[in-house]
Amino acid sequence: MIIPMATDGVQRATVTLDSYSYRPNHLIVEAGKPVELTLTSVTTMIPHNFIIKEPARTLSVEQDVSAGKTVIITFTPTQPGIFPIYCDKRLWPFPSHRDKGMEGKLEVR
Ligand SMILES: [Cu+2]
Repeated sequence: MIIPMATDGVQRATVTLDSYSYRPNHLIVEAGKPVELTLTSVTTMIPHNFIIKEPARTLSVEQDVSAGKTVIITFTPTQPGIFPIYCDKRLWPFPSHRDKGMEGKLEVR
C-alpha cells in the first residue's frame, strides 16, 4: 500500500504484527519525508520485531514489539529502493519467524 502523506508531511500507517505476518506487508513511501509507523501486535504470547536494514546503512530500524503491545517508530528513508522487512525472532531449533513467512518490503520511491 502507498502510505498517504498527512498535511504535516508525515507518512503515517499502522502495521499489524501477527504470527507470522505483517499487514500490510508492502509499504510504499516517498524518500526524504518522515515515516511514522504504528506497530501493533495482536499476539497473546509470542514476541516479534520489525527490522529494516538497508545495505548502505542509511536506514537501520530494529524494534521489538512484545505480545499485545503497540509501539510507534519514526524514520526518514533517503535512499530509493526496495528493502526487506522481517522478524528475526526464533525459538531454537525451530525456523525463524522470517522463515515462517514473517517478512515484507519497504519500497522507497
Ligand atoms: Cu516474529
